[in-house]
Amino acid sequence: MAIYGNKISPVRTTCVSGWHEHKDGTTSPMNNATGRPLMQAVPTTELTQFAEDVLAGLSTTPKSLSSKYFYDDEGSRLFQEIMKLPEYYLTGCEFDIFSTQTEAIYRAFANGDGKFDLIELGAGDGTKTAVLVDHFLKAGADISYSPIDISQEALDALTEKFNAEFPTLKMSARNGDYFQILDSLRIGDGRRKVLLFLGSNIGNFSREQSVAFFRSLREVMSDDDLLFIGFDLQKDPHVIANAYDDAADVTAKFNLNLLTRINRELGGNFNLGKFTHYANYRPVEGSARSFLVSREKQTVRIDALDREFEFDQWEAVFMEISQKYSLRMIEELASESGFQIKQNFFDSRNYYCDSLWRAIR
Ligand code: AVJ
Repeated sequence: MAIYGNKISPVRTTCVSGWHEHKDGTTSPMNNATGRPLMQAVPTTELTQFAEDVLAGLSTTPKSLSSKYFYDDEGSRLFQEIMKLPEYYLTGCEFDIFSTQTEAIYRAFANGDGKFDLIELGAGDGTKTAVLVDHFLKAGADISYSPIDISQEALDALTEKFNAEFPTLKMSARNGDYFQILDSLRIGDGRRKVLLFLGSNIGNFSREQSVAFFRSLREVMSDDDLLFIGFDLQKDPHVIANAYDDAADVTAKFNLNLLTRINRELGGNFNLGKFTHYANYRPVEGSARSFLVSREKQTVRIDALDREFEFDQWEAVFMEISQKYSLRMIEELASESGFQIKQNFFDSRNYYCDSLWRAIR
């Protein structure tokens, strides 16, 4: 049972190795979903970092909350539901690319000898990657697969699935902060590494964050290694707007769930009925944004922060950015981060691009 201190520091003492305590005193790992964003704190500071970020976000104008906290158990479940929505085209596009261009992807990864190690950042349940792995193994490739995720629960499910489906595959699932893990992978064994960062997770990062992230990947990569990234492309603005404002209101629930998480983990008293989900897409910048808007003037208390927050009527809290890319933007990101595009793969509608990058020496 969480005990809410008056300040931020007491929260730290309630954090048991970063696992969230349930009301019955048991603990469970942070859950997440396939294709979740990855810029997470390391587990041991998760709760404190969460409290600090909520405090910072609600203390500034305009107010904001970070989308990286969407993925608790319920948030992960809701994201799985989002991926099945008719409006949410992204998952289907990447699946289309992986299922129809498997051989071309294999040739690009294999670089002649068919020997490489796949490392997936934020693997989630690995459903899409299984399509590739299946093909690579049937083609006689000498590969290993290392899914990395902050959620042990997701990794356990993935490992079970892959062990059953691919009994001969060399696998080493790793839980935790992937920058540390990447560092340990730096020790060159001479085998080519192919890093996977799929699902347009990069869309949650600002341009500056994206470049910083890719540069830090570049630093642990050898010259022969590759980076494969999923980018959602700019397209008919109506299609994009609908993807973040679905008819069944699952995306609204997904956003509002963060208020529930604050209520539960930080002793907040948000009344979800007093907020409404609003999403928009700006075609000039290529950015979809989502907000929770206060329906009335209200005060919300958060015990763990020992603070109350005022919301004006119709005041908006910025929740998430989902960037959509042009090919020029992808090229610029690559060159600014020390990479060169080796090959781009598109779905049949040109909605989405899986871009394969090679490090510039
Ligand atoms: C997991 C970051 C790719 O931005 O499209 C889905 C999350 N948010 N619907 C996205 C999300 C609202 C998703 N990513």
